[in-house]
Parts: sequence; C-alpha cells; structure tokens
Amino acid sequence: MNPFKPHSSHWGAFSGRYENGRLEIRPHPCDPHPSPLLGNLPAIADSPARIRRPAIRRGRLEGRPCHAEKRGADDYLEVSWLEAEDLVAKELRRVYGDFGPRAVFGGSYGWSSAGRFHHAQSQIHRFLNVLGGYVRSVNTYSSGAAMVIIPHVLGPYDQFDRKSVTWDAIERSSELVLAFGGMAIKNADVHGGGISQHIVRQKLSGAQARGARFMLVSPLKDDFPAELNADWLPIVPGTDVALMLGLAHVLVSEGLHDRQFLDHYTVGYDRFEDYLLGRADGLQKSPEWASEICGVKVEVIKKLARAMPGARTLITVSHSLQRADYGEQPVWMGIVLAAMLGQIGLDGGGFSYSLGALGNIGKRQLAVPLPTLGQFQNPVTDFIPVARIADMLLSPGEEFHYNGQTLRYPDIRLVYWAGGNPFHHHQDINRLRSAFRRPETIIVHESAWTSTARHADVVLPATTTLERDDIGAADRDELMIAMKKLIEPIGEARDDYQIFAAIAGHLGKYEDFTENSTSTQWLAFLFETTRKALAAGGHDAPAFEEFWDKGELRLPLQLDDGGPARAFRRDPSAYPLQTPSGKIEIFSQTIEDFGYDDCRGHPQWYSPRPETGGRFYPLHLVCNQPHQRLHSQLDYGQFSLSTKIKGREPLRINPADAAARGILDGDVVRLFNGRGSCLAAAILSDDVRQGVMQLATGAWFEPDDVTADHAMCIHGNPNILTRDVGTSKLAQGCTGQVTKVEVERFSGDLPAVKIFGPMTFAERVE
Ligand SMILES: Nc1nc2c(c(=O)[nH]1)N[C@H]1C(S)=C(S)[C@@H](COP(=O)(O)OP(=O)(O)OC[C@H]3O[C@@H](n4cnc5c(=O)[nH]c(N)nc54)[C@H](O)[C@@H]3O)O[C@H]1N2
Ligand SMILES: Nc1nc2c(c(=O)[nH]1)N[C@H]1C(S)=C(S)[C@@H](COP(=O)(O)OP(=O)(O)OC[C@H]3O[C@@H](n4cnc5c(=O)[nH]c(N)nc54)[C@H](O)[C@@H]3O)O[C@H]1N2
Ligand SMILES: [Mo]
Repeated sequence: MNPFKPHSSHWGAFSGRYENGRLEIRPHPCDPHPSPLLGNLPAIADSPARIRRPAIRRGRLEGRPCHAEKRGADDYLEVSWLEAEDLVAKELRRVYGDFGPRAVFGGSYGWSSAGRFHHAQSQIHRFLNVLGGYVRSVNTYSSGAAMVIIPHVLGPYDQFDRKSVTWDAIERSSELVLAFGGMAIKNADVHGGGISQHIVRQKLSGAQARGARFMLVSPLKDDFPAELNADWLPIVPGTDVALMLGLAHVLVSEGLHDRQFLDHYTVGYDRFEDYLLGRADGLQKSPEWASEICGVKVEVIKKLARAMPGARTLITVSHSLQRADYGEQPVWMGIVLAAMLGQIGLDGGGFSYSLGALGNIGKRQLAVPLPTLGQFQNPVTDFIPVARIADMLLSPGEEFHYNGQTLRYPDIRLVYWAGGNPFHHHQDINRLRSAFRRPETIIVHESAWTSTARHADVVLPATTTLERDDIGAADRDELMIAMKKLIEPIGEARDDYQIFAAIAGHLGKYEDFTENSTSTQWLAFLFETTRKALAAGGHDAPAFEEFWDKGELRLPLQLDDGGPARAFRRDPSAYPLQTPSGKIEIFSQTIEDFGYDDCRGHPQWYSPRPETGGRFYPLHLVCNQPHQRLHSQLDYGQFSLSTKIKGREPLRINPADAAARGILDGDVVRLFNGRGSCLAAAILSDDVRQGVMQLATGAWFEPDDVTADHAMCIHGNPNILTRDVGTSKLAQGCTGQVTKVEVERFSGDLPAVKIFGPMTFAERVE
C-alpha cells in the first residue's frame, strides 16, 4: 500500500494516497472543522475535463489572418510540446520585437493553487520580466474598492484593516457584533495559500457562550452560522449605506455619538454631520428615509442604534458590499459609524473589514516571513485596475480615471494567462468574449478545459499541485506543509515552471529564468528565508530535508496587541495613522480634490445606477461565492457536481417570487436581463429575502451557441448577467456581486452540459 503523504490546498491541509487508480483524502488531524471542498480533489486524477496535451486553435494554425474572431467558437488540434513551445516563442519574439513590453498583458489575475513555488502568478510575472516586462493589473476582484479607499481614510491596506481585530478578542470582549454582509461559514472554509485549522465556528460560539449577540445584515439568512441565532435584518442588496446613515442619524439625534472620540481621533466629522442632518442638501438621512431605501423597519433601525453605544460593539463589513456600484461607500461609512461609537482600538470593538470572508483573517499574524519566489523588476509602468480588462482590450488608447490619476489603456497585442479564469471571474461574459477577440495572440496555461482555455490560441497543459512537490504556507497560518506529489502528471502536463523554462530556452533566456536550478533546488532555497528568520528569533529552525521528512513545521505567531488601531487610540501623536491628517478621515480633502461625481469627500448615499436599455428588471440577483467549490476550481469535482440539479447550477429564490412566476422547486429556469441569459435550477427558500435571488459564481460558462454574439449560458454562470463597470472613478473595482434580472420557467428542450468533457479535437489536414 502507498503511504498517505501530506499536502495542502486553499481549503485545507490534508494527506492523500493514490492506490488502484483512486485518490483517497484525509483532512489534517489538527483541523477542527475540515472543509467539504476536499471532496472535489479526487476528480483531478481522472476527470475528462483535464487537458492532456498542448493544443492550438485551428484558425491560429492556419496562419495569418489568424481568425481571431473565431475565438470561443473554433476547434483545437493537439500538437507536440515542441511545436507549441516553438509557436509561443515566435509570437513572444515578434510582439516584444515589434511593439515592446507595453503590448503584452501579463496581469493574469487569479487564485491558481496553494504552494509557494509553483504559484502561477509569481511564475508568469518572473518569466515576463525576464523577457522585458508587461502591462500589469493592480488590486483584486475581491477587494477592489476597499484597497483604494482604506489607505485614504485609515492607512495602508495591508497594515491596518483586516488585522486589527482578532477572533481571540471577539471571544474575549465583543458584546454586539453587527455584521454587514455576514460571516458566511462557507467563506471561511478558504484562505489563499492554505488553512490548516478552520476555527471561525468555534470562536463565534465561544463569544456567544460568554453572552455576545450577533446581528446579521444581509439579503440571505445563511450568511451567519445558523447555530448562533443571529438577529437577521434582511436588507435590500446595495443599500447598506442608507441603513448605516439611518443608524448614524439616530446616534446624533439622541446624543449617543462619542463627540470626544470624534474630536480627538478623526477629521471632518462636521462636514459629514451637515450632510447627515440635511444642512447641506435639505434631506435628513433619518431612519424613516433609510427604511424606505433599505427595507429595514424604522423601529428596528432605532432599536439597533440605541443598543450599540452601551455595548462593546464591533462593526464588520464584508468584501461583498464593496464589490458593487459605489463599493467605496459602505466601507468608508462602516468606519465612520464605528468612529461615532468611539470604540475603534478597543478590544473586540470598533471596525473590521472582511472578517470571516477568508479563513485566516482574524488569526494572529506570523512572526516569520514566508518563502517567496523573486519576480525581478518590471520596467513597464502601464497598468489597469484589475477589473478593467475588457475596457482595455476593447478601447486601446482611451482615457480612464483611477485614484486621482488620468491614464490611458495600452494597446495590447498579446495576452498571457497562467493561474486564473477570467471567463469565471469577469463580468458581462458576452462583452468579455468580444474583448478576447481583439488581441493578436492569447496563450493560456491550464489544467482543465475551462472556458478561458477555450478562448485561447495556444493551450498548454499545466499540472495541478497534486502532481508536484511544493511548500504550503499562508499568512496567519501556523503550519508550513511539505506538499508532496501524490500522483504522476496527467497526460503530458508540465509544471508552469517547466513550461516557462522551456520557452525561455527557445528565447535564449533559460539561465535568466531558472538561475540553473531545478524545482527541488528552488524549494530548498526558498525555505531558507523562513529558516533563517526562525533561527534569528531563537525558534526551532530545521534544515529543509528535516522539514521535508517530517512533513510539516509549526511557525511562531506575533502577539495579539490590537495592532495599529490600539496604538493609535493609546497615543495618537506617537502612533498617528498613515493618512494625510494622521487621523481617521471622515472627510478626505484628497478625495474631494479629485473632483469625482461618484466618490466625493465623505461617505454618501448614491442612488443605484439605472439598468442599461431602460428596461426594468425586478429581481436582485446576488452572485456570491459558492459553498461547494473555490470559485470555478474543480467544478468537475464530486462535491460540486453533487449540488447540481438536472446538471444546472442551483438558484435560490423566495417562494413568493417563485409562486408569482409559476416556478416550482427543481424547475429549470431562465434568468435574463439586457446583457444576457442563463439557465439554472430553482430551489425555493425562505432564507432568501423576497425580491432577491442567489446564484453562486463558478459554474463553468457554456454557451448554447458558440458562434452567437449573445449566447445563453446553459449551465448557470451568473457573470453572463452582471454589469462590467467600475465601482467609481476612485477605485474602478469589480461590481459583480449583485445585478438585476427577471426569471421564468424554461420550457424548451434542455441542452446537455458538455463543458466537463471529453473534448473533441480536430484532425490536421496536411
Ligand atoms: N459575479 C461575480 N464575479 C466574481 C465574484 C463575485 O463575487 N461575483 N468574485 C470575484 C472574486 S472575489 C475573485 S477572487 C475571482 C476569482 O477568480 P479566479 O481566481 O480567476 O477563479 P479560480 O476559479 O480560482 O481560477 C483559478 C484558475 O487557475 C487554474 N489553476 C489552478 N492551479 C493552477 C496552476 O498551478 N497553474 C495554472 N496554470 N493554472 C492553475 C484553475 O484550474 C482555475 O481555472 O472571481 C471574481 N468574480
Ligand atoms: N467556499 C468558498 N469560500 C470562499 C470563496 C469561494 O469561492 N468559495 N472565495 C473566497 C474569496 S476569493 C473571497 S474574496 C471571499 C469573498 O468574501 P465575500 O465577498 O464576503 O463573500 P460572498 O459570498 O461573495 O458574499 C457574502 C455575502 O454578502 C451578502 N451580500 C451580497 N450583497 C450584499 C449587500 O448589498 N448587502 C449586504 N448586507 N449583504 C450582501 C450575500 O448574501 C453574500 O452571501 O470569499 C472567500 N471564500
Ligand atoms: Mo476574491
């Protein structure tokens, strides 16, 4: 029998054994609540969705013109590695030679897999830097708006937010947790890079046992663990800022706000109060006003506002709230509301951004640095805010605004992607399809025939982590894991490192890229960063071989000292915030001076942007993270497949909305709006607010007609419906979380979902 070997994933550490063609997975024994997502892993070993050989799009092979307009509708031919490498190397040489690095887009956003060395984004950026650089993307789909607004009002994103309030502090001290967007336990299953212990459930239960209360503000009841009996405020999506303003209004009208804290630790409160009380625009942001917009009763708003000042109150704002129109506002307003309560910096009180959205947020930070692959310097200064990719490809040279700068989109000839799935993550897929028909060449490394692979010219088969050795480690996770290869590469798949090394070889850059080291040598070399820091701190610092044999290493953690918020509260002149004023900016002169009409000098309520085309679509569609997989990864895995109904992604709908449309539980339905349509299968549920439906992201996009400009997705990918616009001119973040749609029973012939393969290939005609 083969032994079980240690390994890790974004959704948990585990060990695995491959025996008689079957992969067996066991969660790490230290994990109190292992994620069910582990159940998706075995399919990696044998799914027909896997890419087994390099492939080239037929139109591309036929030479110039390369029929770029057929991307997404063309067939593929399987070719040898040598032929594929040769084509990629020639294209890179041509584009870099004729147009320079500003014509190459290497943003390559995406989560790829756990593992510090075979991290696809690090590999591709290193490779493209060796060739001369690339146009990059900044910020994330997760947090596009927060990453820009938080530095203006609190301080550096990676230093301040997310890190100030720990689970230990909540368990110890919080009395009232007001969670905007909730803390869905499904989301804490996951953390980028890995998570060895899932502790959120246990920490929240600990707080509850001490007497803490939880209030959930969300259109979905299950955005908080059921056993905690949170009070549910079923809000209309996209209206949290109105509710927060209503709460703030009660605080001021009843003299419950902390004037001393505001005077001492913030700037610009008076400007904001003028707005709140209608001195500026004649409109009081009263609970009555708020209630009309957000659907929460006036009495409930008043009661909640009165409860907050008397208790140790923590306000959390989830990622999801800012992944929407004017997404900067709920984050900023959440901070202002917490400042009005005067509890920022107190143990278990104040403000926390995105607590519960990822499994390691709220844990203590590591006391040592983690192994990281060097990427060299990128001399190209052009960039895009990450979610502006379709705009960039469709409108080269066009002007755009971002965080006080006026920039232009570069003219991209070649797109290179490794470790992300834009046909999962980007909005308005029909628009993205047109955008992907613009560049001259698209190269993708993938392990599976995702829709992104099916829009590439050259598809290079990448291994998954199960097929290679790596080091597993993540921020705020105590365990470093020796991720040992569990299975042989599928077909002719190669590691991204090997693929880039071979192509670098064709271009005379092999040594620059590899520094003449094998992957095994790299692992030992990267491990040194952590080992040296361990030794310097007087901790157990084993040699790489010892770590590898043992299978894991426990890393030291920093003390839970409340972070910069606590220090600032104690002594604001010694520990000022890194904002222009050194204080919390309730009014930001910097932002005011940008002169944007969609993000002004203090948080405000902006009415929702009207739908395009002038038609009214009555239902809000929440397009949130899936509980059954990580994004689109392993949608072909057993656990994810087990949740499909008639092969479609499940859509949750309130029974009243279903009844009004004659929709029964289990029916296949068609969702549509002015941008597109998709099929899904209905589940009737009272956990969804009336007027709202929920369709998770991640079902692989499969068009009913590959040649159509406005195809319907027959599987249930909500990004065929979402709108591709930025949050505002400030951050230009992704706004995919919510969109407006109509739904009806689908009565046509039900097409089979074939996206998980097997793929059929064209024959070469010599
Ligand atoms: N409508 C809507 N859209 C959203 C969101 C939303 O809330 N609503 N959420 C957004 C958010 S927060 C995010 S983070 C994004 C996520 O978007 P992505 O990160 O793009 O999604 P993943 O499915 O994780 O894509 C990772 C891809 O990398 C591949 N991969 C894995 N390991 C490797 C490897 O080692 N090498 C190579 N070459 N490939 C590998 C996987 O097969 C997979 O196809 O989606 C965003 N999109
Ligand atoms: N299982 C699993 N976990 C994941 C991921 C995954 O793919 N699968 N992805 C990970 C990633 S990359 C990220 S960035 C995080 C994302 O973390 P989040 O963005 O917080 O996660 P979501 O599930 O998209 O949204 C959380 C909830 O917010 C609620 N919500 C939506 N709109 C509104 C609104 O306008 N107001 C209020 N009050 N609530 C609203 C929805 O009901 C939704 O369930 O999740 C991570 N965790
Ligand atoms: Mo994300």
